[in-house]
Amino acid sequence: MRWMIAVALVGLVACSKQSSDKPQEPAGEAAAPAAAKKLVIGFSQVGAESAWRTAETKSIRGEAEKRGIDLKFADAQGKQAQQIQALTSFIAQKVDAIVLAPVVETGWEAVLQQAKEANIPVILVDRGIKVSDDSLYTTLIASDFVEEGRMAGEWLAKKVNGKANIYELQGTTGAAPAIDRKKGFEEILQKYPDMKIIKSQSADFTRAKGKEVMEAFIKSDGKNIQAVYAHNDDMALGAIQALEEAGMNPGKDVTLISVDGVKGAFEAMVAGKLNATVECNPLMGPLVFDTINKVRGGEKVPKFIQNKDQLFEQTNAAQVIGTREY
Ligand code: GZL
Repeated sequence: MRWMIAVALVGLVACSKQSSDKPQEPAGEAAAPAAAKKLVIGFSQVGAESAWRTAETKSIRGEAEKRGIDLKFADAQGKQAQQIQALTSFIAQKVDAIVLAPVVETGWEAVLQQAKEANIPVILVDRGIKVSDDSLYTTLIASDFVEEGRMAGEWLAKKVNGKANIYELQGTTGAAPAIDRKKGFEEILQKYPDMKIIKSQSADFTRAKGKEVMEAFIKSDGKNIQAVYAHNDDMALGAIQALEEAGMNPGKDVTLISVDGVKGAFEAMVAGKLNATVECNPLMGPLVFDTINKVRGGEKVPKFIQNKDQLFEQTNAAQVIGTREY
């Protein structure tokens, strides 16, 4: 028993000896590890116009919360002036980085110049911009909308054997996805002279306007409508509603293809009312903050980080609907 006490005493002396080897901190002043400074990021979001947009917001806000990032979120209700106001405020707050989903392509030079002078990196998400000096933003994380338009065009050409009167529901006027999805689709149509866009109008990426514009198309052109190309699922779902209310048969008499790949589109495909959708993945949260970490760590990142897209149609919709995250 005595030997055990002796061993314990030797141990105690050894520990205290070791600790006495170290420079003694004055009692009570042991330096707590410096709390890592919380990252402060400004996020200017277009709005909440579609299910896709809501999914993107949820992904970015959710990831920021998971990472303990202080995310200043500003919803612009679709107005560029409100986005510019938000960016100006983020710059005044000296945020560590800005995430911008630009509602339209142009009109960003002045405010991005201020961010550059304040040495605040700007990460564009989901939509590109047109600027004379591309050093005004660090990178764009987005899908290739021209390719999405091509995928939609090629799929439709096969579906209608290269012949259809097409009615197009465009996204927000001036927005990169609206401009480029149209561009890619029309590029493919050049190969199919019997595939004609008879009417094309913006429905602003919303379901309500998609229904409204389709009602007008039906009123003027009725049975002449053989196919609909919608720049997003929300407008396609509005068009389906209008076609059904007019006693027409969306997905059968009228072929519909759209873009986004939101849950509602899969439900419509399973119900046989939508024929296909090109996925445009909105779940960018992890990639956005990984990219910001790289930039802050001094790593060079590519000017364009492309999200890969995939086309889904009725034949595989039922198999994958249960796996969809948005
Ligand atoms: C695409 C995104 C588009 C979606 C629409 O990256 O900007 O805006 O396709 C959304 O649903 O409104």
